[in-house]
Amino acid sequence: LEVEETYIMIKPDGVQRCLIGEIISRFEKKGFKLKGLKLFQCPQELAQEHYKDLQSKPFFPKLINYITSGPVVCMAWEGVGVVASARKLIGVTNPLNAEPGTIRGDLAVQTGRNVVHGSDSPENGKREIALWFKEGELCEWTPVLEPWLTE
Ligand code: DAT
Ligand code: MG
Repeated sequence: LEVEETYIMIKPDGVQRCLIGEIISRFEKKGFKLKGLKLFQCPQELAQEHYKDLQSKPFFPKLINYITSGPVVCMAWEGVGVVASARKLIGVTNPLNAEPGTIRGDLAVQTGRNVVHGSDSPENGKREIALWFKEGELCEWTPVLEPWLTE
């Protein structure tokens, strides 16, 4: 497994429901490295670009309304196998099928309010981080815990 980057986003329902700290904690405690973090009101065009693969779906307009309905928390996380690992922490798309212990399994009930996004491949991780963060918004740093998390 390689060092990868993933784009994680707390959706507007997660922000409104005061779950920011809870959700960030899960990634912090797992041992991934935070490289970027901001509260952000997403413009319509960015939401459409982010979800462009879904634009032919019947739920696309509702999805865009939802994502732009209030501020989101944008995060870039780095780590060995972080893309797949973050998807496991998040749980499957429909919270009713998401395992207890996952973010969606513990904190959400409907697909249309599933509180968090995670990139589905290392390529999309890079693409989405580039889409949501500007030059200078990401930090390169060495966490002191690194030798206690990786060999
Ligand atoms: P995920 O967010 O688990 O990667 P996805 O990429 O297939 O899932 O879809 C992106 C988002 O679109 C998802 O988090 C919620 C919404 N969505 C997906 N399938 C849906 C459906 N059948 N009905 C309503 N919303 C849906
Ligand atoms: Mg997806």
